[in-house]
Formats: sequence, structure tokens, C-alpha cells
Amino acid sequence: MADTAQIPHYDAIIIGAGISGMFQLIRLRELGMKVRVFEAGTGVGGTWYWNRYPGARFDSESWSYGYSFSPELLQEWDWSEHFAAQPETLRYLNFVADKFDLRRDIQFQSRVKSLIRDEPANDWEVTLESGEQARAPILITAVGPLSAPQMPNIPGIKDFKGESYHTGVWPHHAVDFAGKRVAVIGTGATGVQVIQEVAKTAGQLYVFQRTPNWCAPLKNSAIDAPTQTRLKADMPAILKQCLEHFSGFIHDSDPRGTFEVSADEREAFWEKLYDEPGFGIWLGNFRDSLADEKANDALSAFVAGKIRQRVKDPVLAEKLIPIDHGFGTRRVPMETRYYEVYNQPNVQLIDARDAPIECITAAGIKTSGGEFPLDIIVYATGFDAVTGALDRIEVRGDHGQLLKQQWANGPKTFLGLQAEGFTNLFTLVGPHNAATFCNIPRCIEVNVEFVTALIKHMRERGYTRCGPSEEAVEAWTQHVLEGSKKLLLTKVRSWFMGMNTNIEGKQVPKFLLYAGGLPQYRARCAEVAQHDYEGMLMS
Ligand code: N01
Repeated sequence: MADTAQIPHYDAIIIGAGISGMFQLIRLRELGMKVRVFEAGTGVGGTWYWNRYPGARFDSESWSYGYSFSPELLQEWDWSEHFAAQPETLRYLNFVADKFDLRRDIQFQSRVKSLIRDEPANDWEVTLESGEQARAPILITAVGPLSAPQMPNIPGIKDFKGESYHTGVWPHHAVDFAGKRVAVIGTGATGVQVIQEVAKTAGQLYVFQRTPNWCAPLKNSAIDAPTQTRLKADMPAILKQCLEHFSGFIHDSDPRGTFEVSADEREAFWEKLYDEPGFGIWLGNFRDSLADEKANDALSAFVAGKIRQRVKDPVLAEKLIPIDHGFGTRRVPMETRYYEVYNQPNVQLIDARDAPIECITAAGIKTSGGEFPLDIIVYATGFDAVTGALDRIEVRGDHGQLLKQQWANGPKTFLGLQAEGFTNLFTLVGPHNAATFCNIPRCIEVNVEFVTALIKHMRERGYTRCGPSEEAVEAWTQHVLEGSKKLLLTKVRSWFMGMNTNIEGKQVPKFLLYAGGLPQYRARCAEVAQHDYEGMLMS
């Protein structure tokens, strides 16, 4: 690290100008700190900047999703729909950037290559892909849990002569599907959203489904004026409720057990949830729905019945019903007439389990069952989740150790915010953080407020270094893993479990979330702060 005096120096550097990076910038400015944010995109918004694919929209109620820190902002912004589409959310985040004059501290088109700790100097050295460098004693990563798009490991991808797009790096120009032969690979939450949209205009849409997911109706609608007024008035109560609920949504589990009510009552409850907007059927169901196998089987059977009612061809309906996991044990994609899409003559489901994709050719997709000539391929194949964005950066700690290597057998953190030996590095929405299974802004704000208070505490007391003790990391990791055992989702292959068939070394489950819920996470953070940041060594 030669001639560091020439490198621009800040009080703190933030990586990423999405929801968490933007809010962290606001809070650090309030402490009077000189802050630089490095952002790979050309604008703010993170997830909502990159995921511009047709059909992208909230699965969280819009009005429960915005920032809560500014009452003025809450009053000023009107969401047009209960579940806003991506362009509106991006407009909202740009509105926030304008209102708080954030862009002057954000350097765009600045993808980070490495983050190297210079322990003797007590600095983090940031190197961009352009070679440009910057330094600061405090480094905060705000890189998002689902921001490292992952292409499938299918041979021949580069050979295709038509247009192809990954949903997570969607182009800024409109893509015209009208009359075209289109393939969508992937049927996760993203695939489901994009399929519904593309099916409206494509000449022929082939959906390559390897594993069906349990989807549920979103029931989106416009927000009318009286509702808008009521929501604004109720906002403090809504936000309070979100913080008290397990995953920060307006929905929270019903205190009753599945079999504590009569069959009629159970059925009526499920009908009601299936018919209501949002995640109620997933997160507002009987308390044992995601923990007890029999309860989960019964719920799955109910939802399977709905799919059979909605898909006309009974053979096709069975192909769309998951058989290897129960309802809600993977992220539930929310849909608007998704199943009805398969009744359209221009849509064909290709079961990529029966006839696996062999390769992409110049003309289209080749499976063991035949060839599909195509104009456009959409890769809705997901992300290298939670740790992926950090893995793609060379992050080296106090003794030169690589973060990726340290977490090779699963993440080890304190509160999902700090790793041992990575002094003054704070990972907002890091692994084993409540924010990984959350209505994300609600948890992001909890993360940012905690880190801000901690930095303030350090500055007031003249501390310049902060890192977790080995015992604190061990205890938190054990707490996270113990808590996960009660959930059925730990028995299923998904990004929750750090599994990705397209990435070498990611076939073994490594739990990435925090299953204790937001209230418990908040309580633990508060307790740590109250005890002078117990578990975090400061000097
Ligand atoms: O990614 P996924 P996603 N050959 O990993 C398939 C959030 N989100 O982008 O299941 C063939 O869920 C793969 O098949 P399989 C939300 O948290 C939020 O859809 O591995 N297929 C799967 O079907 C969500 O959970 C919102 O067998 C291949 C799909 O690709 C998260 O983002 C909207 C394959 C990947 O599904 C990720 O969702 C959208 C291959 N080689 C998303 N590789 C909102 O609420 C992968 N697949 C706003």
C-alpha cells in the first residue's frame, strides 16, 4: 500500500446506493462525518435500479415499504397502488435522493474490486475496477442480499444469436416481445412476474421450469383517495405494527394451531387468506404452518387444489404443483393470473426436470426432448444470494484474511453486522441478520440506526476500532443455527439455505437467514447497545 497520502480520505465509506446505503449516508451526515458512497450503477435505487424487467413490482404493501425516518417524507409521497411496480419505486428512491441532496456524496459507475484493511493505519482501502482508490477508517457495505445476478451453468450461452437478458441486469431500453418466440428460464419470484407480463404479447412463450414453486395471488389494486388519507393517518400505527411482527410485514402469524380449529373453520380461514392481498397466506397463516409437517401438508393440499382449479389441463396443473417441498418453505412468488397464463395457446411449459436443458445454441435452447428456436431468452435464474455480492469483492481483514474464505463453511457474524477480524467493517443486511427475511426497509432501518448509534458512541468516547469478540460471534452463530432448526425451510433447497446449483461449492446447505424474527433481533440489538456494545471490542 504505497503512498497512501495521495489517496482521498473520508471518515466513512459506504458501498452501494440502494435503500440501505442511502439511509446510512443520511444518518452519517447527521453525525457531521465526511462520507463517500461508491455505487456501480448510474443512479440510486439498488435492487430497484437493476431489476427493471417487465412485471417487477413489490410483494410488500407499498405503504409499509417506504422509509419511516422522516414524517415529512411519509406525508409527501403517495403510492399509486397497494403493490407498486418497479418504475414507481425507483421514482420514490430518486425523490428521496433529491429531497436529501444525496447525490453529491455518491460516486456512480464505480464498481468496487477490493476492500483491504490496512490495520496499522486503521483504514480500509477501497479499490474500484477503474483502479481509483479511497480510504476511510469505517467501511459499511450496503450491497444488498439479492444483488449478485447468477447466470445458469448451461453450455453455449454465448453462442445464442438472438437477444438475451438476465432479469437482475435488465437493460434501460424497452424490450419488445410482441410476436416473438421467447423463453423464460426460471420460475422463482422473478420468473413468475416476468412470465405473466411477457405472455401478454409474445408470439410463443416457452417457460423452462425445473422446480415449480408455490405461488399465491397478489391481489393488487390502485389506492383511492379515501384510502390514501386513511393510510397517511394510520402510518405511525402501521409502522409500529410492522416492527412488532416476525418479518416486518403487516402480516403476522395467527396464534392458533392448524388442527386446533375445525376443518370448516380451517378451510374458511385459508379461503380468506388466499383471497386477500399480499403475503397473508404465507406469513399470516396458522402459527405452525411453516414448522409442523402435517400442518404444512394440509396447507399445501389446499393451495394445490387452487392450482388444479385454475389450470384447465389437469396434466399441466400437476406439473405446476411442487412435490418436493411444502407451501412457504421457499419464498412464495406472488402472482396475478400466473396460473391462467398456462391456459393461453401462446404459452408452453417445458418441464426441465423431465427433459433437462442440454445447451444453448445459436438458434435457441436444446433439451433432451428437442430444440426450441427462439428470438429472446430471459434468464430469471436468480442470484448468488446474501453473501454473493461480498464474495465477488476481494474483502481482506486485519491479517489479510479473505472474508469469503472465512465464511466458506457458512457465515459467522455478530448480529449479521460484523465478522471477527474485520475491524470497523459493518455489513448492513449481512448474513444471519434479521434483514435477510424481512420487509426489507423495516429491517434496514434497524440495521442503520444500530450502526449509526455505535459509530456515535465510538466517536464520543474516542474509540477508533470496533470488532466482535470470538465468543460473541460463536454465540450469535449458534443462536441463529439453533433457531433455524424449528423451520421446515431448512430441509429444502433454496437461496435461504445458501444453495445454488450454478455455483461450485454451493450445493451444501448453509443457513443464511435469521429465523428469530424482527422483534427478537431488535431486542438483542437494543440489549447489546445498552450494555456498552457488549460483544463488540472497542479500543
Ligand atoms: O431467483 P430464484 P428469483 N437450469 O433463485 C431456476 C426476491 N424477489 O430471481 O428452483 C434451469 O428464486 C431455478 O430453478 P430451481 C425474492 O426474495 C423479490 O426468482 O433451482 N433452471 C428457479 O426456478 C426471491 O426469492 C421480488 O430448480 C434454473 C429460478 O431459476 C429472490 O428475489 C420479486 C437454472 C431462480 O429462482 C430471488 O428470486 C422478485 C438452471 N441451470 C424476486 N438455474 C419482490 O417482491 C436456476 N434455475 C419485489
